[in-house]
Amino acid sequence: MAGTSPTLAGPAWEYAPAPESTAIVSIAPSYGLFIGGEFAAAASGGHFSTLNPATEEPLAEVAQAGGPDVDRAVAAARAAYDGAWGALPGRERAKYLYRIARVIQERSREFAVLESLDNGKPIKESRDVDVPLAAAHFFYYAGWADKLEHAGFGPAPRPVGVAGQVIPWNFPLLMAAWKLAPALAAGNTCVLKPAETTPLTALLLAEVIQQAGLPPGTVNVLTGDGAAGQALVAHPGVDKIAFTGSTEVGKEIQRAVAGTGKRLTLELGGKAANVVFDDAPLDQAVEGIVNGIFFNQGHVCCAGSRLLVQESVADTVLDRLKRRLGTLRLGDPLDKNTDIGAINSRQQLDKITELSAAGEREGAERWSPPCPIPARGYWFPPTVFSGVSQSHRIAQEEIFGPVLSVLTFRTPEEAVAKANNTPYGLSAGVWTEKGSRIFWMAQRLRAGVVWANTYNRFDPASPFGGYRESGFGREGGRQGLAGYLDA
Ligand code: TAP
Repeated sequence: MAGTSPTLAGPAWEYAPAPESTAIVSIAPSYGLFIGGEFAAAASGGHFSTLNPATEEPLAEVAQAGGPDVDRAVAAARAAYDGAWGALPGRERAKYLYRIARVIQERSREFAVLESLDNGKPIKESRDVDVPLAAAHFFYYAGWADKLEHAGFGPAPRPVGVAGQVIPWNFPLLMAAWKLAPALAAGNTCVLKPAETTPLTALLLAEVIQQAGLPPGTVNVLTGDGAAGQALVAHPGVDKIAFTGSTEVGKEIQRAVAGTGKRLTLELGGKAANVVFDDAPLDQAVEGIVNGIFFNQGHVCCAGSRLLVQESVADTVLDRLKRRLGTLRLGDPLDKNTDIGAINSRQQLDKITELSAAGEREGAERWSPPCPIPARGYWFPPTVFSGVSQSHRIAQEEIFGPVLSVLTFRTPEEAVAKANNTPYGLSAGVWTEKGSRIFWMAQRLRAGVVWANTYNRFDPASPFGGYRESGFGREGGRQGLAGYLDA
């Protein structure tokens, strides 16, 4: 792990540190709420600190939105909907979305560094995945804004109105883009509530929205805790709620919205199976397993957290996987060599630690590569559990961390039965060289997305979402417009 890596040919060698400079980012000591096109303190004057999870040092003070702020933000969004934004034809809305996309590209390094500071994810991921995909979402939906009558929702679809959008901490900028881009393309106005531990890139995006000149109130950003999200969900002036987060909170929101006539989409948790058959290209599959569960420290709703490997190749796959994990580097998220960054919060670290301890207690075999852990910050080494049975908590519950549970199967039927033995249904992976088997599996796996011989691939044109306890509604693609349009 960090520091030295054994090579096949010779002695251990060192990576030179390659830290990304933070000079491009200027973090203000404190941030207000973004309401009606202006940044302003919360009515109560309340605020909280956002930390760098890699150092536990505070980055900034951020306003804590309360009920009166939600009232003001919803009123601003309504005024923009009834006024300047609502009056724009699609081709004019598209120009604003293109502008946002281009400014995100222009300021991409700033976004990437800020995201890694606030979230703890490796800079190579924020730089190469989060930020480019966020820009791509705005570009993609800009293209739909003047073509909504051809999107398959009737000849003259109308926006829903004011959208209240609540997002989690694992992809803070990207989730904001997933929410805002389709909503704005369809002509809605938005009130966005980022997660408490990762507000900074949403606030930078608010600045970009100001820079792009959107009519005041079209997008409002309310920072704060779960209570702020709850107040937004409950607000009678909101027409649609879009939520991404845990299944537990999703259920609470569904209860709160029931009977109100508000539209609702929920993108919730997952416990995906990544299924490796004995005819799969195994080295490629090992890369897919690593990407499936250790990308973004496993803080990924669609993470391939259950490896189902065919019994005849299980030992080979596990050996190669362990060898590969020995080359991953854990440490400073801003170092361009880092593969595994910090866990986003103490609370999440405690949850991962608790579930991993349960895995050991229940009899699974725990393994991690030798891995020095930095003295400060929140860290968890890449961890593999073998000998996992289906009843174990680590096979059933979403860990949302760098922890892989390995199970085996003998026949394709058994693989399907085990893969579907979960209350979730967000994603799955299949590794085999037989095209017919890929289709056979994809027809039977109860998951919103099935990747074949790859994993964690995202494209704004491709719809994403779940079944069962993973929620309902789709984000991305033409389908991602459905939640924001009335036919
Ligand atoms: P949650 O604890 O559910 O939080 C999500 C958001 O909801 C945060 O902004 C949170 O605010 C807010 N919130 C908390 N309680 C609320 C309430 N009662 N009413 C309204 N809003 C409330 O999830 P998380 O831990 O941040 O994120 C991890 C979860 O998100 C995982 O289960 C993961 O699978 C899921 N996720 C799903 C997807 C998709 S696309 N399906 C994508 C990413 C993540 P605070 O931050 O202040 O608590």
